Order: sequence, then structure tokens, then C-alpha cells
Amino acid sequence: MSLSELRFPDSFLWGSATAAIQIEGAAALDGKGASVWDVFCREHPDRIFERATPEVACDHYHRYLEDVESIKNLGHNAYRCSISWPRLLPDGRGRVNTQGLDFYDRLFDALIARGIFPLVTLYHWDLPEALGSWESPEVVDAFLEYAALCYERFGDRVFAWCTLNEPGWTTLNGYVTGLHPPAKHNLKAAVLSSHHLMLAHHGACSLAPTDAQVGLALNVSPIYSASDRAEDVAAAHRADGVLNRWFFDAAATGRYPEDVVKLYDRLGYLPEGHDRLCDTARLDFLGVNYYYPHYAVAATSTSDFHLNTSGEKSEPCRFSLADCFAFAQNPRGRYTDWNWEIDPETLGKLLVDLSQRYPDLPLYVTENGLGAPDELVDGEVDDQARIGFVREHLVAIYKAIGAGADVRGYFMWSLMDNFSWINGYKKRYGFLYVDRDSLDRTPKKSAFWFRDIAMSNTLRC
Ligand code: BGP
Repeated sequence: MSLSELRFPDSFLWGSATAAIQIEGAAALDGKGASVWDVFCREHPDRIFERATPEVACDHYHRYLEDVESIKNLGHNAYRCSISWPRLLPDGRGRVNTQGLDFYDRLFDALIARGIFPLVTLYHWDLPEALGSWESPEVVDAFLEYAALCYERFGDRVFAWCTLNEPGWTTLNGYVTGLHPPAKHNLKAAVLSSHHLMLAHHGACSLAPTDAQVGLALNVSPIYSASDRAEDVAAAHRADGVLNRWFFDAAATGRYPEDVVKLYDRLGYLPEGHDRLCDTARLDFLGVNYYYPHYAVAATSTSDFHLNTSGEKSEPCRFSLADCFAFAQNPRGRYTDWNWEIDPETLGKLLVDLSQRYPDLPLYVTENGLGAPDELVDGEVDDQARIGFVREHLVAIYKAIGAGADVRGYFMWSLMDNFSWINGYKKRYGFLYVDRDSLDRTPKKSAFWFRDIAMSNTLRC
């Protein structure tokens, strides 16, 4: 295999990913209801870096046409975005906001007219505030009404549906670390909410038209043991069960992994009906969101969580879940300014491993990217670090395809710099630099570099 010219499979999809609340803005315009993130940022401004809010974000709601033009000009043939549930259903269910429907009609029409396949996520964390939280089983019913509305209205233009984005990460931060809404520290509620999310996923898969493609995007980050010590190896297996297999097995087989069921049973966390999740699971593809692996060690007796939100290397990330597992830094690892490890080889291994476990399951890399404090200098953003990051990950994907993994597309996170949740706006991920005052977009060097790859279907390195 020559590493100088890597040609990807003919129908490979090249694109980028976004989420509604991170780019749209227009948070209370044209009939949109509030989401839990709108309210969280308003009520707890100090928990967000520089007290940022998603109120205006990138104003994509008004600039979508310019953004779709950019997607076209950058040579992409696909685009992953999400629909804002509270924009369509301001109360979570019932009354439909026709202005919301019209917005997504315009967006999807504009994409299709330019030959760009929309891969659409139904739920990327912006739960309608009116619904409360995923602890309530009624949210599952409301989600199915919302999914049915989306299939009916947009199904003729959507290439593939992702029911959920990263149910694991949103449960973890919503109910364990408490860093995201509803900002609780309640493990039993975490397990219950995760079960409701997976019920919602399966319900939405079975409702999807048979000729549609439906799957979900999971953050299946591999977990290594930090040492050969038996207690660290056991902690890594436990962490993999709780964070990865609980969601992956549930999605792929309709059953939760037995070792985690036993663990939750012992702790008194098992939700009623966990053994009746789904009889015949439908999963047409798996979206893999990959940023970094974890290194697990045996847990201490106290919990402690912290995410670097400043981009100062001296600010650590800490994760320790009492009596369960903790994460350590990799002493040999390379890290971003936000202390996320950079490890492309692990993505390759993950894709090969997933395709060996499920040989017929098509895979998309639905998110992968580098957060950096990019700067616009003399009209240009020279983001060589991002080019290096994406190149290394594409090489890993190429090798995984060569080893038999059925990977069908790559979506860089993100199309544009956006509202990076509790990191606010300093952490920039986009192909497009967004000026925070004017909101003008400027393509970074990485955008032009990636355009050549997407248009020739070939990575030259
Ligand atoms: C994923 C989310 C994305 C995105 C990305 C980067 O988990 O699906 O929405 O934000 O992570 O994370 P962050 O913005 O927190 O740096």
C-alpha cells in the first residue's frame, strides 16, 4: 500500500457536522420554544466559559444559504446537521411551529439542489424545556411523535437519519458529572434516563420508513487499562461496559450487556423493563464520533469531575467515579490545548474492531476534529495543526477500510466555529472561521486542503 496517494471507495461521503443549537441562534425567534440548554445557560452563566450562550451562536438560521453555498464550494458531497426539536414543537409535543418546518424545508432543499446529501440527527441534546428531562417515560412518547413528524415532512430529502447523538456523553454529563443540564449527580437517574434514550432510539428506528436508513451516533471511545495491574484492567472493562457497551450493545442487539446489568442490579439502579428494550433491533448504520481514547485506573472512594474549558494546558481534565473507575492521562500521549488526547491509531483499531463484531454494519465517522484557539491574521487562518490532525485520522480510516472495515464517510467536526457547550466560543473546530462580532465566515487553510481530498476522493500525503 502506497502512503502517497490514498484513494477512498467511490461512493465515500465527505462532509462536516454541526448541531442545531451550536450554530442556529434565533433561540426565541419565529415561534421556537426554549430548550434545556437555553435555560441552563441563562440560569447558570458561571458554568459556561466566558458566560457564553447559544442565543445567537453563528446565526445560521438567517445565514443558512451562505453556509450551504460554502459547503458546496468546499467540495463536500454530504452534510450532517440536526433538527431543533423545540423549533418544530415549542412545547415538546402537540402544537407544531410551521415556521420551524419551513426553515428545515429551505435548508434541505438548498442542500439537495446542490447535490449534498443531508444526514440528519433528530436529537443532539436540545431537549424542549417543556418536557423536563429524560427521567420521564413521557419524553419517549413525545420523541416518537417528533420523529414521525420529521420522517413525514423531510423523509423525501434526508439521506440518512441519526436518532440520537451520543446518548452516553449526554447521560454522563447530565447525571454523573453534572456539567450539562439537568446538572444532577444521581446515578440511578442516569441509568433510567439512558434506558429512556435507548427506548426512544429503538422506537424511532421501528417507525422509520423501510426505505430510509436509520442509525445513531455513538461516542464509542476505546478504553485502555492504564497498567497491567488486575484492578486497573477490571476498571477499564467496567468503564467500557458503562460508557460504551451499555449503549452500543443496546443499539445493535436490543439487549444490555450482562455484566453491566449485574452491576446495576447490585447497586439498585436497574430500571423496570430493562429486559424488554427491543425484540428485533434495527440498525442500518452506526455513526462513530471519535475524539480520544481513555486510560482507566481503579477508582478511589470519592468522585471528582472537571473538564478543561479554558484551553490553558495547565487546567487539567479529571474524572473519577467513586468505587467504579477513574481516568488517567497517558504519559506518552499528545494532547490538545484542552487536554484531549490525540490518538488516530485508536480510531483505526476501533473501526476494525466494530466491523469484526458486526460485519454487516456500515460505519460512518460522524464526528472527529480538533478544538483550537484559531486566529484570523491578515484575512487568513493558518490551521496547520488541524490539517495534521485530520490527515492522520484519514490515514487511520483508510487503513481500517483496507483491513475490512465498511466505512462509508467522514464528517469533520465542524463546518464552522460554534457554541462549544460549556467551553463557549474560544474552542474553535470549524472549517469556517466565525468572527464573533460580525459573524462573518472565513474558510481556514484546512477547508481548502480538505476540498482537494473531497473532490478527488484521494488523500495525498
Ligand atoms: C461531541 C458533540 C459535539 C461537539 C464535540 C466537541 O461530543 O457531539 O456537539 O461539541 O463533541 O466537543 P466540545 O464542543 O465539548 O469540545
